[in-house]
Amino acid sequence: MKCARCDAPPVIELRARRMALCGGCFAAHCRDQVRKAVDRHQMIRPGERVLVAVSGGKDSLAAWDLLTELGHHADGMYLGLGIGGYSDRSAEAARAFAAGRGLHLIEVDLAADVGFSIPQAAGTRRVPCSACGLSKRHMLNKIAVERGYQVLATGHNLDDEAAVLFGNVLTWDLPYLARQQPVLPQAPGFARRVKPLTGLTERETAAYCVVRRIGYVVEECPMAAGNRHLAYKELLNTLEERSPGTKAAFLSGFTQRLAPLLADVAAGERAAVHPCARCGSPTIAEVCAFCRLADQVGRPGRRHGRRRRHRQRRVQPAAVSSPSAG
Ligand code: Q46
Ligand code: ZN
Repeated sequence: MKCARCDAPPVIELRARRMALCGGCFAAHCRDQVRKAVDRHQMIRPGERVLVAVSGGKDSLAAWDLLTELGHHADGMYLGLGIGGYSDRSAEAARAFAAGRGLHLIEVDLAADVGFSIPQAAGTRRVPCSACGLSKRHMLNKIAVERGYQVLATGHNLDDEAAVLFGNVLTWDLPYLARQQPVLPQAPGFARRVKPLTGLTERETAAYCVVRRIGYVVEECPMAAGNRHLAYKELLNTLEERSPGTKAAFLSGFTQRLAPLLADVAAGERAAVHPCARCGSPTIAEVCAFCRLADQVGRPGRRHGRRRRHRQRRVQPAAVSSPSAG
């Protein structure tokens, strides 16, 4: 077998694309995919400052590397979640990447800055990944807006997005479906949220890091156990194994055909956004979901709330969390 682009020995086979590529051509292929996504969805305009949400995992470091390689002004932000040694090693990987490339990394610590860590938030009625996703969305957007970044980029890959879509389809959750876009527009209080890696699979972002010699945290977050998106990923991988390209077709079919039909739902939610009475962050409730989470920390044992409470947590205008937007 030869590289489909240059005849060199291949390092990776891409079954869904029916080709194999050598290291150099594979890195170029990843850059092409990201460039196409950025251009097609107008993710980043000339001169805009980008803040990349960096977890220390393969996806976010690949996103930072790829955006920088494509010539964008991209800084990183690492949010310390306080998940023991896992957080320590993740921060180390983010710092090493930034230092090795002369890039600017902003570090924010949840416990130091807002008074609670994710393990502490796990005592509330939210499951850990839900509290974590909410905290990350809130803090990343807050820092991006405060520091003048127009764009907030995350490392969500094709597998993450297909799994979240699968979950939202199972429940036909229209507000979440309406928000599942590669780009959420810039608005008062919101940086533009972009997902430039949705054309690359998890396997591809890992291979990209190997080819580019990016050191990333391989271990899974110890709090990910039980996250239902992991089960959805397994299901989708089973389908992909039988029929390569299934995940990409599932996601692109939604993005191109169904998502535009939900534009009214998304616009309705955006129109209802106003500043949180407590912290000023955008929300469609009186007090934003993050402030309510902060209130709940320290009042454990209420995880099994009534349906009314479950509905209430949907009011934060953000997407469902996935356990591996690393
Ligand atoms: S860090 Fe947070 Fe993930 Fe850990 S607690 Fe869940 S969401 S799994 S990307
Ligand atoms: Zn608030």
